[in-house]
Order: sequence, then structure tokens, then C-alpha cells
Amino acid sequence: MAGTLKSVSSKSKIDLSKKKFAIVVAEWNEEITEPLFQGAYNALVNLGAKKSHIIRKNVPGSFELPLAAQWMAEKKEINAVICLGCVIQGDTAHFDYICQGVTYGIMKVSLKTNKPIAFGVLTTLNKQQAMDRAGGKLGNKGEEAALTVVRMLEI
Ligand code: RBF
Repeated sequence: MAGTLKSVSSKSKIDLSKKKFAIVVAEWNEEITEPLFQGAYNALVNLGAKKSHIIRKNVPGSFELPLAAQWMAEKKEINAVICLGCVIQGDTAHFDYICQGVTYGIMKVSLKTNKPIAFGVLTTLNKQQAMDRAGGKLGNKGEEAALTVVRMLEI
């Protein structure tokens, strides 16, 4: 499918059983972020990561993802972080501010800590678009975020 990453059916080129991952999950729109988490978690395990090496941390909303990602990335033992959230456009300008903050924040944390941090945050116009990307007809962006950090570790 255009715009999606390759499948996670094969093992990684590197030994992922020695790598530790943090998955930071926003609780806002949890009916979307839960399937994103499941997609990311299952992808890491399928690629060879140990279940005991995958740490989950919940945050209230997507706006809190960069700080929690930084807390996790600063831990010596963590090799990569996956940020998962879902911001759905409403009637006010909050959508733009949250999306801008979380996007810039996650990029900044990745460059500051020098570790792969995946941006698995859906920014959609409505709930249907989010469901389509959280295990629906357009795949699971949590799974793709997991694959992205694995690719970065391979590099
Ligand atoms: N957080 C999300 O992850 N997704 C949202 O769609 C979302 N919508 C929000 C709408 C409004 C009006 C406000 C004030 C907050 C929203 N948040 C959302 C929460 C935000 O990410 C953050 O947790 C709070 O603003 C507290 O810092």
C-alpha cells in the first residue's frame, strides 16, 4: 500500500532481544490509542523483541508525549521510544496547537537524546479517519511506528 512501511512478518537484521523499548501512550481517545499500542507491541515482539524489554507508560494526552518520551529516552537502558496518540480536530484551534507542540516536541527529544523516537500520533479530521489507521482499512500506524524505530536501530 502506498505510504506504508513494509510488513513486520520477518525478523529484524539485528538481534532485537538485546534492545529495550519504551512505548508512551496518550489516554485521550483511548479507543484509538489502545489498538495503536497493540499494533506497536505485537510488531516489536514479532520482530524479535522480548516482552519483558518493552515498557509502557501512559500520559494524559498527546501534548504530554514529548516530556514522557524524554524521560524514557534519557534512561541509559532504553534504546528507542515509540510515541502513540490521537488528536482529532474539534471546533476550536486546540488541534493546531497540540499537533504543532507534539510534533516539534518529539523531534526535539529525538535530536537531543540521539535516540530513535517514533511519531505514532494520528492527527485526523474525524474519528473515522483515526479508526481507519488504528487497525482499520488503512492499517495500523502503531505497527508502522514500531517498524520505524527498528529500522533506525538497524541503521
Ligand atoms: N489530547 C489528545 O491526545 N487528543 C485530542 O484530541 C485532544 N483534544 C483536546 C482538546 C482540548 C480542547 C483540550 C484542552 C485538550 C485536548 N487534549 C487532547 C489533551 C491535551 O493533549 C493535553 O493532555 C491537555 O491539554 C493537558 O496538557
